[in-house]
Amino acid sequence: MVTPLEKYDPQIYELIKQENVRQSGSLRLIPSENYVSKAVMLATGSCLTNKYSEGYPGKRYYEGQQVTDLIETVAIERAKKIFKAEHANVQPYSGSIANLAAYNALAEPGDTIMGLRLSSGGHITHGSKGSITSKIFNSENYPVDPESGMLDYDAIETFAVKVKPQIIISGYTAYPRMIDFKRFGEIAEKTGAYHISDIAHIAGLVASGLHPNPVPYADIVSTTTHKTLRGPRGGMLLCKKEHADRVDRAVFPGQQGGPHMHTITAVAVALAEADTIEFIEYAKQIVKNAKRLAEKLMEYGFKLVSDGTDTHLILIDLRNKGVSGKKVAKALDRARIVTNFNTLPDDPASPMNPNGLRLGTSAITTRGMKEEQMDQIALFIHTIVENIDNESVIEKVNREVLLLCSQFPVPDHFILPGEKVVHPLSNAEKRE
Ligand code: DSN
Repeated sequence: MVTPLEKYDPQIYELIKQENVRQSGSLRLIPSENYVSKAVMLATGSCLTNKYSEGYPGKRYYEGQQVTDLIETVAIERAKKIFKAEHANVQPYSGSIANLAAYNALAEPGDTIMGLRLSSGGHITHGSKGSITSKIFNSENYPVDPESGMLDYDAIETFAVKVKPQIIISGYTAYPRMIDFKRFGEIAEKTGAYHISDIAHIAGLVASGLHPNPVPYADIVSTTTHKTLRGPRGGMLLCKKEHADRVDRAVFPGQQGGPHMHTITAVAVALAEADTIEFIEYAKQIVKNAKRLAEKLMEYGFKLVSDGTDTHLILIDLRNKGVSGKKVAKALDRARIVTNFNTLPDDPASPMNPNGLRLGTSAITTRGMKEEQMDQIALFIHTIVENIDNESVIEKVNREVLLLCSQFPVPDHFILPGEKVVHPLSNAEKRE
């Protein structure tokens, strides 16, 4: 960790250290999380955080843009290259802001947007009840098929014909299967709607060619930059040239002021990293790991929504285990396995205590874990669920997880100098 921070703010320094220890000493299975590279971390913490750059390269409202114009142009060109897009906007502060800007670019307040229901795996900003997106726009939601847990494209088409949306949203936050973006494009064309695709979760898989790319079939593609894509926390929009001006105006001045240039700088770095053979290998392993973890969990009698996965994401339906997602998530957390409880399609339970548990393999794959470790992790999860109230079993799994973490440290090029984390327990375990 940077020494001046320790000197000038020991309290925050200490807390960052604690978080660093937590992140390296736990199995981070939240599918939207990852570890960024040292290069991305350094760019995020660079002097670009000091600069205001309202506007776009060559058309700014503040002077001193000699460098920022170059950086943002590099980020845009890299995004266009890896996603094969005609236009990119790298300024959205987050995925939520990117989604709202995409809607504002193509619809007027009161128009209908049509996304997947939150409980079926849609995102809050796809028009769910608590979101501003359902207050600005009229929101209609389609479900997944409750039996198979899969998208039913014929039913989606019938629903779109009925509700006549201005915008159809594809792309999800808790859907484990491949998405047929071409079919969504056809449904949008047939119903006279725009098609917006949110690939926040799968962007790294799309960039690697492991999941179909919606760019040819969507008017706008929205994404975050930090999930499977493994960049800094941020958002991005990709679109056809014909929508470029509308998209850019919707972001600035439509919703944002000055872009976060330090984030854009780090996005540029992450996009270069994603354009490598190593990243494709990494993305392949993410999917292999998720498939193996899914298989093993099913062998232990876990029921998975859609009976498996095509991506990095797994959604467990815990109803046959007689224990809620929240209780399992809390017990797993005590054993250093970090997940999130999640609603299921047609879950009768409340979203605060649902029956689902969501897992993802992006972060553990960054640590170099492979199929063999997925077998171990499935056994850990099985053991915890079978011993949900037995603290001594949970403590035993906790120590085994720590040992596994010490065998798969966060790689050196993902840690800043001086940040080597030592876990007292893992050393003790190693000596046994
Ligand atoms: N909260 C993110 C996720 O975990 O999927 C999406 O915004």
